[in-house]
Amino acid sequence: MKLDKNVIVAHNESLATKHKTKLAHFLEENEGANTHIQKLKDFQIGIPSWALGTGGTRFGRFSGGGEPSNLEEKMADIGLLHQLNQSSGAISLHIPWDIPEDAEKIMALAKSLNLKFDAINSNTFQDQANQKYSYKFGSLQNVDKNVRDQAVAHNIEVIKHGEALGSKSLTVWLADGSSFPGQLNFREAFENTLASLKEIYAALPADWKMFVEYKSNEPNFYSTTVADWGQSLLYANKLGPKAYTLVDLGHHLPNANIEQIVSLLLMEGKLGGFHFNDSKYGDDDLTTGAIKPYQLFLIFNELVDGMDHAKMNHASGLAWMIDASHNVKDPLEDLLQSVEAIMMAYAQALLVDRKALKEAQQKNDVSLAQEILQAAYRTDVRPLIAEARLQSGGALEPVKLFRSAKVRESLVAERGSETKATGL
Ligand SMILES: [Mn+2]
Repeated sequence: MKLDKNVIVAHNESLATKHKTKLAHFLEENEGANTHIQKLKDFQIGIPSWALGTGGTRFGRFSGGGEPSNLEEKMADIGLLHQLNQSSGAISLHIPWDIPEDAEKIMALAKSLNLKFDAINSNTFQDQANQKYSYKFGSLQNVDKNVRDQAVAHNIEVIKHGEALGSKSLTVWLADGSSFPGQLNFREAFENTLASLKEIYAALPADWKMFVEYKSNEPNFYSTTVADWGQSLLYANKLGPKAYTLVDLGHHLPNANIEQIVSLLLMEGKLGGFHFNDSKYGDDDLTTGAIKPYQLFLIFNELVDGMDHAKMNHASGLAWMIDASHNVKDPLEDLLQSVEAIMMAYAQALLVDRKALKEAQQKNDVSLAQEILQAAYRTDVRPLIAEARLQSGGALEPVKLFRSAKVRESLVAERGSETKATGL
């Protein structure tokens, strides 16, 4: 389904007076902040094709209704999100869960929904029905060359699917590792993985990037072959200029200083992309900003600082994507909340008085440095983000409109209450 434009217009009109008052007050308090509106309008966050349905945990899955059951329906759902917030204009595909059988048709659909294809994802963390060799003991690291060759061939096939859709990057996340001491020779696992990645890298089109995503643990619980940013950076440096590290917020050991990791990767020109989510314990894949919004702000503070220093365009310099799973919330409401949290952290980071912060740092004025950061963090930037959405044709309050327009009810009526998305 698509939302009638008039529904959005009527929603915005009903909230116009309240919005204007809040915005005027905000601009009075934050002089010059209207110059950030264009940056907010340009900033687009990729929605993963696996996050439109209920994910579940290893204990169970409690399905919602009206979930998309194929790629076309998933794209339609992202189109709905984008209509509401005008900040979700990209889709990150997963192969083989969402193989575009007819690329031209899929491209036309994307165009009609105003969507682009962000990084495309391979999958060697589970076996597929028609597969010759098993990934039970790893894929690119496997001791058996037949398994490694099969995993390399899959990644090259994924690149071809991506090329047909205008995607410009491949994300490789490996479940490879070991669950028990002695199971694996670390050095050989690294060398096998690097050799396999080199073969995939060689198949990248000239204008493509490869993102090497790391994760500390799970599904393996003793070692992971791309476990942290240091290991990812080792691979990326050895592979070449088209290889980058991808940071997934949920893939660190507890209390890791992610903002410092981001800063140094940017300094090295090796940060390629982001997977946003939030967590309290591990790779919880919760709504971005739901648990640690201050950390999200601190990360964006480093992103803005580092990208400005490197003269990178905020919107196009890195791949911005969500990687989340929804167990108890409506997936579309959850994604609207995640995008809103990301936009808030970005807007707050834009408000940081960088000149004053630099001066405070030079004087070792620790209290003042904290005052400056927290003044930005404690600013309610919602009127500014709402204004950016309004100017782009989105809704002033996306979740409110999602509910009042009865979007989920319409999707259930259209698709039924027992649907299940591919890959979930
Ligand atoms: Mn991820």
